[in-house]
Amino acid sequence: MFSSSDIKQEAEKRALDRADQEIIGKAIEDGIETAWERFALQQPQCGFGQLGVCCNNCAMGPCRIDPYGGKPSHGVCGANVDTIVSRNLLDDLSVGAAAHSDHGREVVEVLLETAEGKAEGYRIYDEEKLKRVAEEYGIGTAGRSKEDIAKDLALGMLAEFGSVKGFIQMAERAPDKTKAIWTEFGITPRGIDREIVEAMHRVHMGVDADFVNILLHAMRTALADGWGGSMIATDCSDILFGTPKPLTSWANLGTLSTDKVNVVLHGHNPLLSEMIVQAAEDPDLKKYAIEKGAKGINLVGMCCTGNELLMRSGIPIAGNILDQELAIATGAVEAMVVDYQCIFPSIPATAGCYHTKVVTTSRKAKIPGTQYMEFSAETALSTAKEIIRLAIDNYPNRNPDRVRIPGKPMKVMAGFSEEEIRKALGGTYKPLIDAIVAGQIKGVVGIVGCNHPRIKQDYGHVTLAKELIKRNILVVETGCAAIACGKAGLLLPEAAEGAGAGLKAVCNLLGIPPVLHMGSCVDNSRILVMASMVAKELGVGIGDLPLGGAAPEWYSQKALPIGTYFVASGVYTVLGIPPKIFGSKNVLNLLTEGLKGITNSAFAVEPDPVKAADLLEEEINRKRSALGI
Ligand code: XCC
Ligand code: SF4
Repeated sequence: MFSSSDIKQEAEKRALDRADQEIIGKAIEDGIETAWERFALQQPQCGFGQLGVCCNNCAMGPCRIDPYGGKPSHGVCGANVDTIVSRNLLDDLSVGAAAHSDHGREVVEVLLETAEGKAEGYRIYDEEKLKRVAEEYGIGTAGRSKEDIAKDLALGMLAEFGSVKGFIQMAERAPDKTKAIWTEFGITPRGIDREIVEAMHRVHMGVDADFVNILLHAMRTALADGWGGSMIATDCSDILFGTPKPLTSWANLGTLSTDKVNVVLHGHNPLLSEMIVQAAEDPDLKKYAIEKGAKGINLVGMCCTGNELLMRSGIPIAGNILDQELAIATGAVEAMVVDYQCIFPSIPATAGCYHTKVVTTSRKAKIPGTQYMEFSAETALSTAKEIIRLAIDNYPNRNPDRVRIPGKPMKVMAGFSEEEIRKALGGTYKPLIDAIVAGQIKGVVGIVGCNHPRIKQDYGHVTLAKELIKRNILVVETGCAAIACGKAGLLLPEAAEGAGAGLKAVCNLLGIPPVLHMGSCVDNSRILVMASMVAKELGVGIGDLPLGGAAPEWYSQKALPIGTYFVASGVYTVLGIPPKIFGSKNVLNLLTEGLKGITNSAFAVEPDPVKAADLLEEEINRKRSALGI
């Protein structure tokens, strides 16, 4: 497909990071098909689909509306373009909310099994956080064993999924002013599953046809994710595996080892991968790796499972979503172990070109052509050991002639949980508020989300982060955005050199990077908690704070509830990839303008990251003047 002189150019077009470019080149030389090739083969993509004007909800369809106002203007059932566009959005958003929240549920279930002594290898790690969260749930802690408390807490959290009590305890963490807005517009989430099921009900043919009503429910469903399912995932993972603390590690494909058994841990849920981290410490397995000719076992993370492991255990992170095929194309991966979400179904085919074994582990996410080793809490550590053994057994099959591991990994600092940021500031957000009032820091922007083959990998994240810190705006990150900035060297205290004078001084004083890695995508809940604490300290709502959000390269349905719970909580959010709503002017206007009158925030769509920085800075300035600072 490419002449060798074109390869370098093509690699530079696809990705920002040098290590990624090198392996993109190798993948092309090896004739490996990746998401970039498949994306090209899909062009041009369906214009109706992109505008959101195609409905395939029932068997009378598919129906599509003429986006230029001609005929057909209605589906067979009579749904108009506003109904179809808003309903498609609610549908996609609910899928994303379900993914985060079902992940959260599994963590709670393992917390329960741990409390009951049924989970192999787990323990209650962060007793202090357990007690703190239990108290929020009104669970007595004095004189009780941590197992008893954990059992009550797990049951209390499982109850959040249905709707027995009609509100979500964790959403009580929001400031009063923000909660009052939710009450006024009827979007206070009542239960996690409840909102998602109701969303599914509403998208059925002949139920909700009012786009305003549909979008309000989209906000409620998103809030149930952010302040419910995702927050539960974060807090329960902290209780089981520890609340992250600042640490240093490494990022990019150069974290793979030339002479150790490489195991890539990919997906979202830390339940099994944390056990694999434990298993890799097993002296017998270490010895076994040496017997097989390797120098040891090298675990690296990918996507959000990788972020979870990086944040808590300092496991190096090999890359973000578009790196999954590239990692295999290094020829150096003995096993890629996946749980769920963001796993390309193509990876067994990629692995088939090398010696890599792909191990699927979740009943919910089987992929043909992989080795399936079922994860369950009762046997987690034993399964983890078996997986490591399988990887070691595969080491002699590595063909050194086909291995290329790029350059040097980049050093990163991660582990900025809300608790640790507060601790670094001396226990309260007062110093941060003072710096914001003084104008040393103008505001804070969360850059989150994925990579998308339409945008040069990491370019959107890195360019936006650099622009913002230059303007004295502190950046907090999660997900693939954080990994992008890790590869680019922005997660280091030295990166403050690129920041404006005010932000640079604060970073130097505290010894922190100007871009803080706050975790995986469910850990956007940490950003919500931080915003909530700052707002409470000032006696305002989240919508009054000089904050912003951005998802420059998002692709996932999960990014929709994230963006929407940011906006519904009062955080103006800029998307770099247009959502599929441009077919309806009414839907577009409500989301980009109309919401301002409700939550004092809205969505914007801006593919150019420099212009996105302008928009975010403008919004931050607007909120600053409204606060009189
Ligand atoms: Fe997936 Fe979370 Fe997106 Fe990355 S950022 S591509 S969702 S791994 Ni969450
Ligand atoms: Fe067509 Fe209406 Fe069925 Fe959608 S729900 S496919 S618009 S008939």
